[in-house]
Amino acid sequence: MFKVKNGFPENFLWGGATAASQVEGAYDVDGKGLSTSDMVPYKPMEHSNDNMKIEVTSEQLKAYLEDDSKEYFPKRKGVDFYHRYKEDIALFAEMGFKVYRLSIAWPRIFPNGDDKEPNEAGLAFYDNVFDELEKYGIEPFVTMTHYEMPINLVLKYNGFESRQAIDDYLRFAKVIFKRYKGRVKYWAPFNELNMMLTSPYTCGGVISDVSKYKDNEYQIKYQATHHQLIASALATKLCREIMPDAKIGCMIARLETYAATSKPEDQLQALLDEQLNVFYPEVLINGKYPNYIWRYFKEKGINIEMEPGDEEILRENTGDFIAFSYYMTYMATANPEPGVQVSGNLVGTSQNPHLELTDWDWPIDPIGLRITLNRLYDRFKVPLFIVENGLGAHDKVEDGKVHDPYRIDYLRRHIEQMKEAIIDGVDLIGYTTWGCIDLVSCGTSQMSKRYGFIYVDQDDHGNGTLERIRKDSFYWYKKVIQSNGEDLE
Ligand code: BGP
Repeated sequence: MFKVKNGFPENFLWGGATAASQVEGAYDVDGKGLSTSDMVPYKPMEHSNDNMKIEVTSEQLKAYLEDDSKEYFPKRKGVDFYHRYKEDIALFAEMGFKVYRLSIAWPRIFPNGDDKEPNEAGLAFYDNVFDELEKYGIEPFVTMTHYEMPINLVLKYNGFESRQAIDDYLRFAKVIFKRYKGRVKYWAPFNELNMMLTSPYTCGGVISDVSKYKDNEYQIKYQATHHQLIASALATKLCREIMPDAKIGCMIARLETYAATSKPEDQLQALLDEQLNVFYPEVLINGKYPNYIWRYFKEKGINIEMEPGDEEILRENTGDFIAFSYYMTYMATANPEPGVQVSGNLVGTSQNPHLELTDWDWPIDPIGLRITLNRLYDRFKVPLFIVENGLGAHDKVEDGKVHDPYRIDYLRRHIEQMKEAIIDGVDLIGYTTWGCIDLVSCGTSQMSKRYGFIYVDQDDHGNGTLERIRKDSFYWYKKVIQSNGEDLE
């Protein structure tokens, strides 16, 4: 019989998360090739009316490659985790991390994406990182690629728009599975697959203006999506063949959406938005394209090019869990003039008057996390893992200290709701806060948008000593982990 839990299970995986392209730096060291992230210049954005798109055009890419652009590319520098990983992991261990979510930089392993042999220096780097994690008993959670495709594959065949990307990705997958077998238990094939719909360049290395489908942006996004879905399913198959004990699941950006009013038209819009959001786990966990998507495809003129056998691949290789990022909730309205807009995680929304906003105008909604956990679990009935959540804020160093009560308050309120969801019966297995050490923002390439428990002395232009400083939230999170989520004061 089901027993109601009192709180976090004993083996709950507390920790933090980063991505290679936002922390490592060393973008051209030890044979690493250029990635899509290395080609995103500094573009500060803080408020709702800022243009949040991080698309790169073919002309821009050409200029960046020829170094003609006079731009600064913060992700190339990261926070130098590549050379400081020992110090950083020691700090994670000091907080008591049980798990650390990191990603492997694909072009560190295959610099051009299509090289005959992998780059040994790149593979050795992650061996060293895993050695260090093992030393402290920290479990790695690996996102196989987090927004950084080898740029050569973009130039060669426009990234995941092409089916060829699946083969190159799987070669990379096979190499890392074989190499890190027995060392990594939790895997996710891609980061935030559904972000293809807002940023095909970031998510799939797709440049829209050279796409063969350039007259229909929906076709571009869903064709590239189909290729990533097949690549995910085949990576899942490969993972199970090579490491039957490992767990592999999908990772999505959770865009929990409320109807703006009780008007049936708004409720319907919320339903339709939700259908598009859960389309990705529908395919990757339930194993098939859901019925509702075909009408949408027809209305948008989308005609997915599939190969015989694709449906079977999707049906037979579904994921073990859903990992997701959660930062905020969204609003759905059928009104063509939706009112005041606020910004958000790669996609904006209309403002919910009941929610406060962060320094970057992202709505803060801890109860939305409980709602989302229940909704996902009711629908998919697989374990859930929150692999990103946190507050991007301006921090100040005063007398060598960083007082960040706002971050503690944000995290405390979200953790309280996670506990409620567990009592509701949700199978939540872990929580890795985003940017556990300050890093370069994905959306804005700013350093000043800080999420960490650990402050990094570097400004938006790459100036600073890179010294690491423990913030007040560092000591707070340590207590949270020590008490298994009971001591949130
Ligand atoms: C997610 C990405 C992360 C990330 C986070 C916060 O979409 O997976 O890479 O950085 O959002 O976004 P930002 O860095 O733009 O604040």
